[in-house]
Amino acid sequence: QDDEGQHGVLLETAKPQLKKPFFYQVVVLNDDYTPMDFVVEVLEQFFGMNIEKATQIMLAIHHEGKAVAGVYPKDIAETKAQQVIDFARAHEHPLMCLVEQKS
Ligand code: TYC
Repeated sequence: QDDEGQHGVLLETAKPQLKKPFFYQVVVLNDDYTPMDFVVEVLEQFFGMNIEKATQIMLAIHHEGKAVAGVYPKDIAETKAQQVIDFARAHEHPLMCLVEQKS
């Protein structure tokens, strides 16, 4: 038991920066103004969801403040996040999303 605990501490201190470096979550945030059907369209168009899944995720964002729309390598996650923001701005909606390293 002591050995296991010590082992865990050693692993954590030796390799903190090697924890899942490859995948990033695109997190979509709630706001008070973007129409629900626009968010559903975004989730379908940029994250390949069907209408049922897109509606479910949109409602999760609406009720909980945010949700993960997809998980990708860093460059793809950042490109998708920027595309969503650009698309929302082109339609004059304040929809925001961000990229988080998966923990
Ligand atoms: N809260 C918005 C509304 O009531 C809908 C919404 C859902 C906005 C999800 C953004 O990411 C979002 N019209």
